[in-house]
Amino acid sequence: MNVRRFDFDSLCSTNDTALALAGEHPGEVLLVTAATQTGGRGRNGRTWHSPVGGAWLSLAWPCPREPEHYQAAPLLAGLAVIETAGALLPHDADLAIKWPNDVLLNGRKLAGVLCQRQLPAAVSTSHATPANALIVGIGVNVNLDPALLGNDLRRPATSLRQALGHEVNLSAFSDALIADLTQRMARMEAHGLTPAEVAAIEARMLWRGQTVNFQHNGASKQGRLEGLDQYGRLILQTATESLTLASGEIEQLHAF
Ligand code: BT5
Repeated sequence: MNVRRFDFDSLCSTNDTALALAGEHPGEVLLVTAATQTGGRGRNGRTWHSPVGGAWLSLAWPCPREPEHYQAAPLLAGLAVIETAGALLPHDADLAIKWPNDVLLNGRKLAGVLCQRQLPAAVSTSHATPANALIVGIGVNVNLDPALLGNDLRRPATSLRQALGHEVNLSAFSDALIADLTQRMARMEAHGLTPAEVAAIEARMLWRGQTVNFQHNGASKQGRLEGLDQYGRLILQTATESLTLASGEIEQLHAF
């Protein structure tokens, strides 16, 4: 796969730069990396802390097909992180995907994914609009000290260095991650998620079989987290119906 690479010491956000570069290089797969980000972003305008020592990168993926062909991209990115990190960690390391975009290691946040669409100029931003490119932004805490991330985090963080007790070769890690992800993206574009990928993600899914609170656009539903459909959508069994959900957030419901 031909990937055009742009490596920077510092950027505001690799996603912003990838969005801009995708407009200048239509039809090409681009990779943007930065050693640090000054305005790293999470979902819903949240801040992503990006000191030196993390893998902060964005893949710009041209999208000739309809949007639904790419909807599992955040999960594939999470799976690519799990495969790449899992190759370095002991077998009993607990790597989990918190649907749709977090990777946890031993219950702490190791990585996050932020996907954005680069749309053609002067078209509506409706989700039915085919995008020129999908930007898959991935942040992985590789060699940094999680204590430096501040105390305003929504859940505790970790890093590979913290879990392993030693540093990891950051550029080799990023290269392996991108090689894994680009292969999966190409396959997903052509054939959808493979049954093996659905099974691998389900096997790592946080709170599977448990009752969760699902939220999207201010509305919430409670139900049992059953697993995924073939497109990577969440299947939630409420008291009255089985729901298939494409985007949103889940949190565990604690019994009182
Ligand atoms: C995410 O959002 O987890 C998506 C993060 C995506 C970051 C990548 S880095 C490359 C690319 N360029 C960008 O600008 N972004 C992408 P969300 O689920 O909304 O989680 C955000 C929350 O995670 C924050 O509100 C903090 O509580 C917490 N957080 C911030 N920085 C963190 C870090 N380095 N490690 C662990 N947790 C962090």
